[in-house]
Order: sequence, then structure tokens, then C-alpha cells
Amino acid sequence: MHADHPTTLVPPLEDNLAGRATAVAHPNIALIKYWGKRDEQLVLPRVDSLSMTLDIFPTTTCVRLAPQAEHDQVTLNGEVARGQARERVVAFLDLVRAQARKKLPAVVDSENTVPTGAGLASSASGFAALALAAAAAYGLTLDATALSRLARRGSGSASRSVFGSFALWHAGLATGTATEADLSSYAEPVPAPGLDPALVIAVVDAGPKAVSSREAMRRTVDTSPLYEPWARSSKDDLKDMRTALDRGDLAAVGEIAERNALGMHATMLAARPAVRYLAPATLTVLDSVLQLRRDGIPAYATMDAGPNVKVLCRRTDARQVADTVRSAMTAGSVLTARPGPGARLLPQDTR
Ligand code: 2P0
Repeated sequence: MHADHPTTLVPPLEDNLAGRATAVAHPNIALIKYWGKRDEQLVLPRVDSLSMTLDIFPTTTCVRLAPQAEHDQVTLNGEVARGQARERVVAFLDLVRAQARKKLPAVVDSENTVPTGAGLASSASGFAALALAAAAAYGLTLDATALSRLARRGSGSASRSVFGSFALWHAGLATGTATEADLSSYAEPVPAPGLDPALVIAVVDAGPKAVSSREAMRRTVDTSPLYEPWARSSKDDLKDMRTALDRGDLAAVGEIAERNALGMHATMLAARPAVRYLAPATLTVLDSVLQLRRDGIPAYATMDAGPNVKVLCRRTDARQVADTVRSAMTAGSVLTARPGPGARLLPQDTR
């Protein structure tokens, strides 16, 4: 089941003698959604998912081993992290330390370029960059598959940000031991020849979400009668999506992505109590996407754990799509992204 990715993203120990490394990773948007875990501890998902890594808003993270320190020190965008944000990073470092058989604390300094309150999740780029920088600083030699598995433990969607352009995250083996399941759940690149897409992002609300995606997923799996049917249909969506990507058929890619996302939101609306991320402004943007299609422009929407809308279209239509979506909005902002690169270490001399 292991994919053949000989590329070693994390170089061997001798390259990192200083115990310090800096990595960059970009966010990704799922076209086939990850929604629901079957194992919270190992972050094993219920369904396969497929995403596009973006070329905007990278996270840059430096990890430096600190032999003199008593505890890990975590700084996010120049501010010392506390509470849950810090605990998630420390728990992740503990995983890396266990793999590396080292106990040293670390200093983590992470800069996220998503404008504050842009309403775009940063856990994917954040944990992909942290995984790569921490693995290198602690002297782990990991290939891309192992790095994706490690990033997954920080945040599920981070497993996909290890790769550029399109990536498929395997849910992995549902039977067998925990180790077998862990080994089988990783992302890998998916070729999409002939596709020249853009993603127009309508930020309709930049505020924090009322329900975290972690809690919303849990509630949906536990209580929504629509969850299982969606999870089953997502398998067909993925099969169709792979064919559409292979053919470079943007209209088919968009149609499948839109139905998969609307289905995911239907599962949440049917949860008890309901989780509703879609706002009136979301529906207004969805109307403008329908209008674009009526006007002959292939444009398709996807939404995540929030009210913002991402519109997949041809690169050559991106300006028109952005203008149309913007004119439908009474507030917020519109950004355009293209497929972006996978996670990478910065060379020593640029640190
Ligand atoms: C996705 N989302 O596939 C889905 C679609 C949101 C909606 O991945 O609990 O931050 O850290 O594994 O990755 C958001 O969830 O969740 C997400 P955890 P994550 O992009």
C-alpha cells in the first residue's frame, strides 16, 4: 500500500548538526473533504480526501533545540503561545522526540502570513511546516510518506500540505493493528495534467468560528443520520474526481467538488444539535457562482468549516469570477490563489 516516493524531504542528521531547521508550507483546500475521524488519538480519518495546495499564505516555522531550557518555548506570529495552541505544539514535539529518542526541549517560532482574521484555517500549513522543521532539527530522516504521516498527527489536513498541487490523503486500513492503520494513512501527490485552475476565495466573514472543526466532526459522526450515506458517496466522488483530474476536465472536477462539499454541510445540518457554518452571505456568493455558470463560465464552489466560499475556475477566468463574486458581496474581501508548492526546508544561509 505504500506509495513510491523516494524523495527524502528531511535530510540526514549530519546536515542538521546545529539542531536547528526552518521549513515553509502552504495551506490546502479540499475538493473531496475530510470530515470525521475513526481514531482521534492517531488522527485517522473516516474517508479519503483530496486537495489543492495553494500558492498564498505560507507558514514559516523555525525549530531550534534548546539544551539549556527547561520547557518548550512556542511563539506564534511573535507572541508567546499559551493554552491549547501551545499544548498542541508541545504534544506534537513529544511525538517527534519519541521518534528521535531525544528529550531536549525546543524553541519554536512560527510566522503565519494569513492576514489576521482572514477566516482561513492555518492548521494545515502550520503543522506541515512544524513537522518538517521539527523532524530536521531532531535529526529524523523521513521520506515524504513518513513526513505526511507525522504531519497528520498534528492536524489531519496537514498531511496533504506536505505536497504541492493536488494531493490525496488515504484514510488507510480500517482493520488490523493501530500501527498498521497508522502506517497506511498518508497523503501522496495526484497528477492533474492539463488542468490550469485558480481558486477565488470569497472571505465573507473573518471572525472566529463558533464550533471548532474538531468538535463539529465529532458531533456529526456521532449524531448525524446523513453522515454514513455521505461517507459512502464520497468514495464515488473520489473515484470520479481522479478520472476528472486525469482528463484535465475542470468542469467535472468542479462539479464533483461542489457536490461533495454541499453533502458534507448537509451532514452537519442534520447533526444534533445542528452545526451550521454557512451564513446568508455564503448563499449570496453561491448564487453568484450559479449565475456565472448560467453565463457559460465554469465556476464551482466549495466551503469548509466556516462561511467563506472558495470558487474553482479556469486560471483565465479568475479575474471575471473574482469581479462577479466581489460585486455580490456587501462586506469582506476576495483573493485569488493558484496551485502552490509542497513543504520544504529553507537552506541554512537564508535562516
Ligand atoms: C478538509 N476540513 O478536508 C476539511 C473540510 C474542514 C472541512 O480538514 O481535527 O483542522 O486537526 O484533524 O484538519 C479541518 O480540519 O482537523 C479540515 P483536525 P483539521 O480540509
